[in-house]
Amino acid sequence: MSTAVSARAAEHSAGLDDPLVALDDSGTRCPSAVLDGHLADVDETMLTDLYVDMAIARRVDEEAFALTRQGELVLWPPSLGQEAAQVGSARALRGTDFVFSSYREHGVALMRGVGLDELLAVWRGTTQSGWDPYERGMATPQIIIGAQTLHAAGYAMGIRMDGGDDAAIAYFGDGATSEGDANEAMVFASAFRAPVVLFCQNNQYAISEPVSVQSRSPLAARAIGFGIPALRVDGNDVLAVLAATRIALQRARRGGGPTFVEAVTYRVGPHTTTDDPTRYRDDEEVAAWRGKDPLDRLLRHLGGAGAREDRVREEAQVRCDQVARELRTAVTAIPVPATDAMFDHVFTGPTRRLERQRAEHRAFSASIEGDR
Ligand SMILES: Cc1ncc(C[n+]2csc(CCOP(=O)(O)OP(=O)(O)O)c2C)c(N)n1
Ligand SMILES: [Mg+2]
Repeated sequence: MSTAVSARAAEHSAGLDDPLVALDDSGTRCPSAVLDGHLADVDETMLTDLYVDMAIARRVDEEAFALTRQGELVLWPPSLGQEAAQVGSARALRGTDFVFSSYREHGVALMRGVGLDELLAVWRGTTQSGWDPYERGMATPQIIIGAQTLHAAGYAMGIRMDGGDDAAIAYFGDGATSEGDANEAMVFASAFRAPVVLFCQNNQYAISEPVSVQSRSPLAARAIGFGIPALRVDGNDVLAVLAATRIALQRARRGGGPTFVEAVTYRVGPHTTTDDPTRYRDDEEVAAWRGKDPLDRLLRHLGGAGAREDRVREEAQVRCDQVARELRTAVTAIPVPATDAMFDHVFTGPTRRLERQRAEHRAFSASIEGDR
């Protein structure tokens, strides 16, 4: 690849020094030469819908967190604080696009129509795969850090070979950008001009490892070296995220290849429900990021634009309470599978070794039956 490719990528990049913003921390609309052309259809109804979607994503997260403490779920990776990054980007997609996510994109899954029982079954430990990817246009969560970027790049190469105008989007974290997989995905996406959005939620930490230890330059800047244009946005600003994702998708659909979007955000909660973040970060840092809360910011913007903030909040509250009730009912209704069902879907059919393991497992279960 020639240096001209990187020069072109740099030319189409924005926000590398200061993340692009449409709504500042106080909810004031800031003009943006890059983003505004992609926000022309935003009206009060759409802003309210985005607020309600983010509020529901937050409530589902809160409820799931509480359910781990009640022993109803085994583990949960919280998405608190990342609602704008997830809802804003997912709302830019169309149904026939395809999402490849990590384990934290609950807000994205909800926007794709994933059912509450489907979302939670994996975290209840009753299934290895919660939903039908083709029904939802979204693969089930990837736990291997960064692997889904390769899946997305490959899927997008397929779209291009088929001559379609859909796109794939890979959601991954700041930590994933340090993995070989994410870098290989950028090589393939760029070389094959794959219609893929590489959507990095930089939530500042890979478990306890701060992003400053992982990279001396903004993560988005790395993409340019691969010949991929990069957009770096305020990830707690739902409008900036929506617009940036729209720009990336438009480029993909028009044959312009991949775009790297870095949404600069913050993981307000722990890495998972088994993590204690007070051991590696201080309260002031968390408080500073809470001041940039994506929901508060949008609500203030709605208020400034003439909407009744209390009415919007009330509408969201009613919907959230309903979702919370549905969620609790759905979780306890998830069927408990037979223990040896875990051997059923390892390969398309049984193998001798698997059958031997199944038999050993049955014998072991029977041997401890009396101890239960
Ligand atoms: C290949 C691989 N290495 C290590 C891990 C263990 N691990 C789980 S989450 C995580 C941190 C990932 O951080 P980041 O990509 O920033 O995503 P975040 O959890 O912040 O959303 C690590 C190292 C893993 N799951 N897969
Ligand atoms: Mg991270």
